[in-house]
Amino acid sequence: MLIKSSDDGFIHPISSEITSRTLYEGRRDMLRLMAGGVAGAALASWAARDALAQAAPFQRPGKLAALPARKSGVAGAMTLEKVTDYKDASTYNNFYEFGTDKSDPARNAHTLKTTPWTVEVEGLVRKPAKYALEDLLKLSAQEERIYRLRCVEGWSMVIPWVGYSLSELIKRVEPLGNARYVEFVTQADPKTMPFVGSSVLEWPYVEGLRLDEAMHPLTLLSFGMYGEVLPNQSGAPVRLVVPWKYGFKSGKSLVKIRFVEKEPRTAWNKAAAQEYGFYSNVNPNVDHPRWSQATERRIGEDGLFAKKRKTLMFNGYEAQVGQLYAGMDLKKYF
Ligand SMILES: Nc1nc2c(c(=O)[nH]1)N[C@H]1C(S)=C(S)[C@@H](COP(=O)(O)O)O[C@H]1N2
Ligand SMILES: [Mo]
Repeated sequence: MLIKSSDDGFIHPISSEITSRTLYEGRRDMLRLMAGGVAGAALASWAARDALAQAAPFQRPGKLAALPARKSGVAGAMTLEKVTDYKDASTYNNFYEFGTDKSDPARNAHTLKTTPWTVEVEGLVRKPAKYALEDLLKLSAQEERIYRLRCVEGWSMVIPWVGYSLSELIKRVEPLGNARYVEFVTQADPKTMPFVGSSVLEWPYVEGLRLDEAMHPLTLLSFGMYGEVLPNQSGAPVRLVVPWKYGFKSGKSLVKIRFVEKEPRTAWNKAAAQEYGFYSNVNPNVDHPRWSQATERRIGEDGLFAKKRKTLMFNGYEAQVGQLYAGMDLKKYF
């Protein structure tokens, strides 16, 4: 069986986040992707990425609107690790609304229409509100935070994000006593997002956090990266970044933030509950059922002989967030 590990470059499945269930059911999109064989698809994907990087139709720093920010004072928010090149961060993406290949979002997301944009805050709050993006941008001071982002597939990046703590917004809307979870609903417009309607996932892409996770100062509502507004492929005009969880918890192109009582079902959890739990905290000790999570490949260090890095508990944010999970069995609540 070729599909045995996630992200070592040789036996990479088309995308390891595509579920075994989806593969098993042999849906048509998948079959088409599979036509060249798994190894062929992996090679094609790398070739496509390299070709794209060289042809460079991506947006370079300086081409997008500047989004000035002060350096963050939030504990743990400014890793000193080497920042990933903008080119890599903006051409190696997961954004399934624009295709399942890492190079698809940079190629296809130009069709996303980010103005006008509204984010609705609703559900169990005293002050539900619809925020125009311009107002949301001004709600609190923009900060730069340099976070690691680790994908469940086994790659990671270090990105200077711009935004502010989601808690700033949450405090304004005043959650009610029975609000225990927050559901994040992202844009699902088949006219501008070519893969919405494909059977890979249920649309819209939905994610969720427990209220205390959403209130944690490291949970970032992000509008930009590298000192500029977000490029479309990175989740423009507003996304979440939850640095201690696997990348898929960080929903892109948010349109609704809903306060609820019960743990929400999320896109990846609906697709394969046994593979993607609600918590999805980065945890080197809990393997994905189809591959280990003990190590990771840092994008930019991905030569054939580059050493893998050891994955850190909570992606290295244990000092800041470990308390949120005191007493919980993290094998059960994965
Ligand atoms: N709406 C939406 N948000 C999404 C995704 C997606 O497919 N759709 N992919 C997730 C996954 S799997 C990861 S790893 C991160 C990747 O962010 P990046 O592509 O900007 O690095 O976005 C997350 N947010
Ligand atoms: Mo991911």
